[in-house]
Amino acid sequence: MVKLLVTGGAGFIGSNFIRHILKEHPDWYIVNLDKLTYAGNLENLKDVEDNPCYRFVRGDIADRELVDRLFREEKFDLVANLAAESHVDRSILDPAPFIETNIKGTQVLLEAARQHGVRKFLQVSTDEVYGSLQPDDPPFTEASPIRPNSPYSASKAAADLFCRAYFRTYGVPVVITRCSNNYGPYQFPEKFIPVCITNALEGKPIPMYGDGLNIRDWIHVEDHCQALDLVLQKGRPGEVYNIGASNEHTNLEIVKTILKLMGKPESLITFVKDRPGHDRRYAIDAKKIRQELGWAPARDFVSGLEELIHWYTINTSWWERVKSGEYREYAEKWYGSL
Ligand code: NAD
Ligand code: TDX
Repeated sequence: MVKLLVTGGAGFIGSNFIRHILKEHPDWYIVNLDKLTYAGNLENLKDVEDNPCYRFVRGDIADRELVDRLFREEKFDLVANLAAESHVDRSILDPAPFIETNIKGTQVLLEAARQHGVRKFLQVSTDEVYGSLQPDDPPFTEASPIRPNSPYSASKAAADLFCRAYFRTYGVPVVITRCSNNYGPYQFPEKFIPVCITNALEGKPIPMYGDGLNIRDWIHVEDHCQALDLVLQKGRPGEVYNIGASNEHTNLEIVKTILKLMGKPESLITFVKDRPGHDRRYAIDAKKIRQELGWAPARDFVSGLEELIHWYTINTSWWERVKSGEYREYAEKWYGSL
């Protein structure tokens, strides 16, 4: 039996990834280590909590003793590190937790992998470590320079460099993936697409940073999870794999598409001051994972958005609860600062 440690499994991508693995590999055993920060929510995994192949452990990846004990107890074959502070705007308000979780937490996990031995350590990183592109630049490849611009992306870049060092120095079999912007069910409603959908459902203004012409490259979370599964099994240690669906849109295009699909007026779009250090454009060249591992995204963007709008429409209690909690205080502070 393959034993897999997933960190951050109660978050957006982590919960989708656990569901994917349990479905695709019914003979694997998963331990989900999650601190349950504001972004962690066990409701995201309600349908799998009784699965005998699944165990939840509440804890911090930066807690050396706990992590060491867990590795000793469980003897993991594979590790997928998805635990992170993940929101750029929060990193602008306060970078400190990003250093603690994203950098120190990753180093604690790498050290445990070094001490106890694993077959593969997957570090789930982001295209944001490459910095920002101009409109005519070619997309990021795995050889693009690392030029992070936000405290969030700086912390993810630092973690990637620790991964590289643990591979080169100690031979820990680390593989890094760098994916573009995800959308899909269970995404915390601080991120752009859930902000658009849930504010539109509530009839509230949708804050648009700057001129709304910043570009992101969108991928459905299930396509990302399929890629992570492949890399975990077949990715070569020491390598980086970009993941992206070549689906670039300006933020204005996204919000207009969503409002049209929902039958809501464009007058909800409200221009606000720009995010400081706002990256202009991300775009991913995913040739390597396509050619080497045979991965290809399967989801169509507009039908994916339609499905997602339906998901938020029928899961109002999920996002209303999330939005009425800690998020409210954060949103007042952040949007009030713009
Ligand atoms: P998320 O914020 O929805 O979830 C993060 C999870 O990590 C939460 O469950 C939280 O409780 C947990 N966590 C935070 N600190 C922890 C700690 N110290 N110890 C244990 N658990 C902790 O994030 P997400 O959007 O699902 O992102 C998952 C990963 O994917 C992150 O590493 C992120 O950098 C990366 N990524 C995200 C995107 C995206 O578009 N969302 C794109 C590329 C890469
Ligand atoms: O209210 C908003 N208004 C707005 O115009 C919000 C929340 C965002 N935006 C803009 C900023 C970005 O140009 O929308 C775009 C997307 O914003 P986010 O959802 O915050 O994503 P981004 O900053 O691109 O980072 C995301 O992609 C890479 C994830 O949050 C990261 O975890 C991931 O690594």
